[in-house]
Amino acid sequence: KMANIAIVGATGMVGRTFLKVLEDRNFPIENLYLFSSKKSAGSSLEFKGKNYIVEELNENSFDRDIDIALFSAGGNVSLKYAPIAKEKGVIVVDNSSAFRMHKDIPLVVPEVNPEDIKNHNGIIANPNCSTIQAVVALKPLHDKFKIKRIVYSTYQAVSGSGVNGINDLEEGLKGNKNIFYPHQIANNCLPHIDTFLENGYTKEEMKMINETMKILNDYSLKITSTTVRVPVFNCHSESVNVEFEKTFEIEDIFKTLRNAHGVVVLDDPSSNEYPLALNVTGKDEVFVGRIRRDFSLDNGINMWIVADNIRKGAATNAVQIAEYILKYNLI
Ligand code: 11C
Repeated sequence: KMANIAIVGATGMVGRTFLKVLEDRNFPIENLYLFSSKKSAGSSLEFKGKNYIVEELNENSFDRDIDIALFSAGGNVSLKYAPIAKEKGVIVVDNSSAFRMHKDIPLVVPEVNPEDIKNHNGIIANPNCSTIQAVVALKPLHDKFKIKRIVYSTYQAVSGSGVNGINDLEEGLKGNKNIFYPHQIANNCLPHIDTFLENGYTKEEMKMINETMKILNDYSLKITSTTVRVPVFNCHSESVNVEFEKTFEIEDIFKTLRNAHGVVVLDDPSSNEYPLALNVTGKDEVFVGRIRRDFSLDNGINMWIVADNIRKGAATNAVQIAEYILKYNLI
């Protein structure tokens, strides 16, 4: 079955990556429509060797026969236009945080909770990048050993902030001042992603906590998080400490992760092998290494999880959701 696909925010970093991922995965597209803000409208983007003109998004954009719209143009655009698209029978896969925590909107990572896609009411939310890569590795472990508590510490790339983040790092490395981040990011680590909340956490930290519970459908999990922006262009890295209810041999953890869908285990200390941001760029899988027992607990482990935050953390995850929409015959 072929689908008519629209991309909202087509000229942005995630928007362009949607096109790449759709092409790489040979997604069956009949008609493709590209939308952007007024500023970028009129430009052209290539898909499978053909040029497409980007149109300005407006209230009539979804009057055409569109099956699935992939949105990545920020929360405000999603809040305004996703309901309009939905009203016209389009299934929206939304990359913003606007709808993620709504009770009747599924929040989906296809390796974890693909069945939730079937409960869509016209909108399916794509989780935050740092949450996606964590739960791909955690889900098979949760199924086998039952997670009690998670401690997330992240090392997040500047591409997570879009072009503004990339500019600040590029300029900072040349000795120029930052414009976007509150402090210089070059040669620095900022324990500050998104805005601060009254409880002392940042929004990014609370996203990781709340989204993990929703995707794993387990609100009894104890989770805490520290999210840090580091001077890396692409790929988020995460140190994840997990406490389980059940006992295990460390080999069981390796085996479970090696068999997990969408996970690649890279863990050979004798040859200095572990996942690295530089090597994971451009990949769709989640890479896990430094897997070892946490000797301070009865049933704990530490691991190091790296993924391409623009691909698996955004575009690839959304395209996988679209693939399931077709697989489940929802259009
Ligand atoms: C970052 N995780 O690295 C953020 C970017 O909720 O979709 C994605 C924000 C979101 O800055």
